[in-house]
Amino acid sequence: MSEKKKFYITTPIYYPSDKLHIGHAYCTVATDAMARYKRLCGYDVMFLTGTDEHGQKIEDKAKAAGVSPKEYVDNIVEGPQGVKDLWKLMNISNDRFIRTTDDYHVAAIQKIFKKMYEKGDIYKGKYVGKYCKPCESFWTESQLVDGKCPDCGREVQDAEEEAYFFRLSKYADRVQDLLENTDFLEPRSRVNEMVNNFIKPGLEDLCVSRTSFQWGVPVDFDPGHVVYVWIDALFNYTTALGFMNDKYDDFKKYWPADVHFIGKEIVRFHSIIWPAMLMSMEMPLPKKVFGHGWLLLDGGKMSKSKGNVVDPYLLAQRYGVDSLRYFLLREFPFGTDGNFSNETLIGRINTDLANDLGNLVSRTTAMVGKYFGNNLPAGCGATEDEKDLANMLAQSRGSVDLAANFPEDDPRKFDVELIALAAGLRNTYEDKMEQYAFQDALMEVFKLIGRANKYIDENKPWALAKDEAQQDRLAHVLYNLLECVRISAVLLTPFMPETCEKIFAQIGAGDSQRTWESAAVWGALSTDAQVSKGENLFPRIDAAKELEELAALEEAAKAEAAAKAEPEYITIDDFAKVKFVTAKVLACEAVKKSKKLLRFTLDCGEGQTRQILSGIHEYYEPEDLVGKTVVACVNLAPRKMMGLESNGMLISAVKEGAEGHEELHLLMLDDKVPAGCTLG
Ligand code: ME8
Repeated sequence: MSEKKKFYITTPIYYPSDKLHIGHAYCTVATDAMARYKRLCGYDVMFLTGTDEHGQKIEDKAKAAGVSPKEYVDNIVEGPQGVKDLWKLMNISNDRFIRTTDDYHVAAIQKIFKKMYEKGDIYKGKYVGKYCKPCESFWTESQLVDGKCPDCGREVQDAEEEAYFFRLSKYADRVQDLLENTDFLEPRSRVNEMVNNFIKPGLEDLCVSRTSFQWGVPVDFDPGHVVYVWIDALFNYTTALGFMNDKYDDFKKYWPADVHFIGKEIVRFHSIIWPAMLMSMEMPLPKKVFGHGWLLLDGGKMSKSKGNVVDPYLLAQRYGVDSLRYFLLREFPFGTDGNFSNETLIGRINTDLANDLGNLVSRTTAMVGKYFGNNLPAGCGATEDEKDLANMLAQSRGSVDLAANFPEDDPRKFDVELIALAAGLRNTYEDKMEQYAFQDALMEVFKLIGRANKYIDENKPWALAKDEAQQDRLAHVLYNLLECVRISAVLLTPFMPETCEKIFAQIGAGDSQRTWESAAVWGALSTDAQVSKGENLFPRIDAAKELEELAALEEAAKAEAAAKAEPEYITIDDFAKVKFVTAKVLACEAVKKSKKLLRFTLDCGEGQTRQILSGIHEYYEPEDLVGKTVVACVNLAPRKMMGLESNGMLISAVKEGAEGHEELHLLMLDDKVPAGCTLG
């Protein structure tokens, strides 16, 4: 017996610095669909995912939470609604899960680091540059964009430390050749970006150790240094198979990986640094790196720190895991960015799943029940001619206008059209899947689903049912519909595994009728299959009501995120820019035609009076404020209100309510405090 072909596929390993969101689920669902598809095709698949648990960001977060870094990551990886829980919920079929804090991985990374050091590809030097803490990335001045991190656009810090370097420059030509002259990196548009932005300006050696924090894999021959988190992370793809460790023994079997699925912002690490390190280690390179796009929300990337994440738990609970999986891979082309919105999610579920697929299955099974008591009569299945036709089309990958051979009123022309589409489907689907074009593959399947729904209307089974002479025809029409449902369900299995199981049960498809081979065979379903109309697969969603509820939930989540948000610190220099002084109110009057504004004449100890307008008339009567000692910001740029110039701002204590200020108190000091004192 010939050995099964191998397929090794990976997701990025996720940072457990916060709970994961739907953007993270996107890549994992895509990888899962691909892994399931390859298993369906008969491959021996290894599907790896995991978590990337070291680095300064995690160390800082743990500190802020008052726990050890390991406790912190344990909770996010293994805890309730953690990473593992989420993958279980999303029905992710990974064969292995690596945590970079696993002992075997840590020991292997130490060996790998040492090997590159002994080879001379890692050497000791001094790092002077810029560091982006959230991205854990070091940058040179020339790589910054407007002085900020080129990946995330945030502020960077000066950094200088004794460090080890990897001779990335040595591999620049080989990496450029790999990118430009092979299909290593896809989509191809990402190749230019890598070559022009990173390789052509000159690849500098990469800083690969840190001394400024401890939470990482220690460099065992130089205490105080920890291995750069990206070396630690990238080699997970090999250590999880047993490379340089005894925990597993699959490295020979599965390496090199067939494809690494990753998000576009980490293409640089996977298409430049990763192959260069593998070259240094003299290891075979992965066959492909595919950089998918981002799910955007309001045009920006989802991120917990922006408070704009979409909770996969909430969506899966409301709409079902399979609907969510389907939506993610059907709505957006895999290689480009896509805007997530509740409207598109609900719209997609209602049109494709409830109207098209759900209806086809429920109408078909209901009619078999109603007209034939759930069992079609023997002999209603595919004719030899139909089987031959399907067979020929499945082999040829061509499209033929067969309907043209039948007279206008011959219903068999509908049959051949339907069969032709169904017979060719597996091939077109396969072509799309092999290019990771999930959206296109799904669209192909839904062409058949749409055609089958049309076939119902063309044949009007309810009319055939009334005519005794048309019973055979009726049974044949329903059989054809069941076959379309079956073939569609086989090909949808990688995307919606649970739903397809239910569909197979409803149409009475046995194991041999759920296989990849059977998807190219017309007439595989036996005519004595026990059909049973089951539960409604995709209940229609009341979009208006649902959107309102989701909006309310989002508001609540945003408010919660804002309350928990980390403060955005300013520097002492920023603070020193604002000049607060004490002031005596010499005069105060209402501004004509304004309900809110009061005009203050103030002594700020400047040798002349200062005029400031303040919108606090709802809270104070002007005469009550004369003689009071207040606080003013005096270096705010002057501005005009109701034609009068205001030179600064009076400081108030404000309690915000739902529709503005709930309470406001002008900050007043003891009258003993003289005018013109600075505050700070
Ligand atoms: O990058 N849309 O981890 P990570 C699509 N630890 N994909 C998104 C997304 C969004 N809105 N948000 C995040 C890391 N992702 C490293 C990987 S691999 C050796 C180390 C994707 O948790 C993102 O593009 O920050 C990335 O591919 C993945 O989630 C993990 O992101």
